[in-house]
Amino acid sequence: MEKMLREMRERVMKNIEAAGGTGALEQIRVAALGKKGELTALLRGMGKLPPEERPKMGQMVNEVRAALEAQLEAREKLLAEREKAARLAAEAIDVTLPGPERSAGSLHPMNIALRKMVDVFVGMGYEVVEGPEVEFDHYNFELLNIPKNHPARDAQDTFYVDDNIVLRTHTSPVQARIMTTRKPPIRVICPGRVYRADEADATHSPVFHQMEGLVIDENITMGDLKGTLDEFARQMFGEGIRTRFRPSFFPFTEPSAEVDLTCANCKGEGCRMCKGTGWIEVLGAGMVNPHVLEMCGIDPQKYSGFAFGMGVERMTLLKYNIPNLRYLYENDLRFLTQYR
Ligand code: 2NL
Repeated sequence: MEKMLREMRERVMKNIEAAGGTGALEQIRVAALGKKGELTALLRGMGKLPPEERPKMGQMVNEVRAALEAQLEAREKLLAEREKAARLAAEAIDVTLPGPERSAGSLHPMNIALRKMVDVFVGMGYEVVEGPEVEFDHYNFELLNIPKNHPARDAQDTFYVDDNIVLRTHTSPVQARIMTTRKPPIRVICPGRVYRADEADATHSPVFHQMEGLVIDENITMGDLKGTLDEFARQMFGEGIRTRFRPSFFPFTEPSAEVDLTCANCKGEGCRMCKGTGWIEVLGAGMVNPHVLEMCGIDPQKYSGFAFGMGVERMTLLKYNIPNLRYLYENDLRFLTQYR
């Protein structure tokens, strides 16, 4: 029995040393020292020994148990440390690596163009003013010298909310409000959404955007208007750009002008974009009609002013050479994210 015990101790010690993981080590422990293990079986075999040999044998079994337990514990500690190190190595995260890239998004080309338009006028000392999109007939038409029965009021062009209220057809009512509430000098631009009952096509939409400007002070002349729009055109489209004023008519300005720019595409040579003329019509302008000044409570004997209006969509199409309004409205990100 002593020999069996020695042989077992030897063999289990070797197995402990050879165990590659804590799982295998636990199996060895159960097989050797567990309740149904080898050592327990040996201990039971002691019953067959002569009584005088039993104490010595019991002591030997206890020594073997203690030795194996100590060895198991030492090996367990080593293997557990190794396994922990391996786990940590596998879980390691390099916190200095760049994270997943997040799209910052991009501005809509209309907003890029509008920001540029606003920047140019802010640089010349203008203030940005906004107003309601649902507007009284009084500000949208009456104060702008567009009387009842004027064709511009036609229900075919204007969205009527009721007899006195419309969706504004231009941003002029914002300026009319300014004139009725402030004293000159006035120097404002009014960007915003406007509404016309148009059929949608390549150049029309029932909802679109305008930016108008208004300057009122003593001794404001057509020369001031021309210098202002020249400077705007150059900053917006480039130094080589020239303007051309053609006589026109608006109820709210007198005299009135359509303003053309030299075609940026062909530098005035004549091409398809400008239909061979070398010029592109971009905005309307004029000297504020004295009757409008008077209706808004500004003395036309003392003050004069100019005003202009332009389409934000049209400016955007021109600036980026985009052929159709649909590109601006269809929200195809492959198109929209090209612009900076
Ligand atoms: C165009 C033409 C224009 C104005 C807008 C204006 C406003 C007031 C008084 C006088 Cl309160 N005028 N605005 C003047 C001339 C032309 O717009 O083609 N817009 C897209």
